[in-house]
Amino acid sequence: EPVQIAASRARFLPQRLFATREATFAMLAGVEREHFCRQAHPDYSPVGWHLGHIAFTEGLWILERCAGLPRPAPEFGRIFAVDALPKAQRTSLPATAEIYGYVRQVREQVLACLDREPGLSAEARLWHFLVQHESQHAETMRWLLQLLTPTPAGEAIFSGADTDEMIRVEPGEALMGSDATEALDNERPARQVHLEGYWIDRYPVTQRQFQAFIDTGGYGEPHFWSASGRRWLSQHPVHRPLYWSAPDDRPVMGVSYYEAEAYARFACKRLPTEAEWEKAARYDPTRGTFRTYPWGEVPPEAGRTGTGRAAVGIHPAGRSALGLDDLLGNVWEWTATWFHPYPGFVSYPYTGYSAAYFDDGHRVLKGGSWASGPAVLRPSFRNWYEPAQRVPFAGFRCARSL
Ligand code: AVJ
Ligand code: FE
Repeated sequence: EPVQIAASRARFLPQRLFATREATFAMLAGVEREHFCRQAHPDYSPVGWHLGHIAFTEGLWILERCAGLPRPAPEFGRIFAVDALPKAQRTSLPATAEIYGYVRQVREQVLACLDREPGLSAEARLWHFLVQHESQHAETMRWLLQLLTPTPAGEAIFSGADTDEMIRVEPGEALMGSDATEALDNERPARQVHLEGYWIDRYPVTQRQFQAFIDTGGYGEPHFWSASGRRWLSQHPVHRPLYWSAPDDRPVMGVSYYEAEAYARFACKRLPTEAEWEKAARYDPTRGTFRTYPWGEVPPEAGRTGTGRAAVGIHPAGRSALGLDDLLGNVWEWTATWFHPYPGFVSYPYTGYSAAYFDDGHRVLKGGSWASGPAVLRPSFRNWYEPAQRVPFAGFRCARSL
């Protein structure tokens, strides 16, 4: 029924907008003032700053740049603009209630713009950017709250998945990127590339598997590490992932690119390229076509992804046509690919979003974690971090050439 489809598409964006904000507020409910203002990690801003920054960014793009309205509460702009204050100075924040007042005020004005046609359809791409901007900051906040209030490791969780299993992908075309409205600048334009055949792990590497690397003395065995990995390790002498809990069937989380790379070499494998990861997630070998999501065209929903770090293989509804599990919504996955623009890249909505990081210093992560939220969970989405960063909710899976 075309009318219904059109109507559901029109509801899609507002639903994303509301659901994302609801999740942000739910996560922050009950956070004490002290935690709201504290820098949990020297490289990161306080949680309360992230909240204000989400609202500021929304106001900047929708109210100022799109609707031509004056900046709401300019004194807040001097705190929450990305270039306003050094991170260490973001700890003296307005009263919590005032920040929430600001967040609600901006959203109210923004929703008034959303009601006004043709504003919505013309600027749909910008709205999607903002939803995903919020999702990404919310994931950072989730991690910062975890640092402030560490959760106990809990019991080991097993699913009995055969984590040695690899899936064979024949040589052929791969689709990368997306031209959909919600696709961010760095995903565009979509294109096909040719790939040689490869094997790829059905599941992300688990803590149980990684335990074997630790037990072999992997952290002390130079042969497993690249030259830059060895340099990193000598400056950051670590002995296990950042979020080690138990050698169970949950994926490893909180590793740098170098640790992922070292494990892969230990396992006589390598990290997949971004193209290999994305093909494994999207290619339907029966039809010779590419999907938007591993399971098809339906956006992420409960049952296909998890709400916390899950033992691998327990969400078969999220499986790709090639048979890979846990591609979206468990942990981010490091790939071997440097973060570079696709041919034909055009910056949007500002150079600082992606283009500032096309510097041969960032590797691409794929997939999205349990803390990412549905708005960013898609195989074409590209995240990026420096290889030395022990990205809190990031693990990896391995590959091997045919
Ligand atoms: C793409 C997740 C690395 O959070 O630093 C948020 C996303 N850019 N505001 C980040 C982002 C501007 C970015 N990451
Ligand atoms: Fe931001």
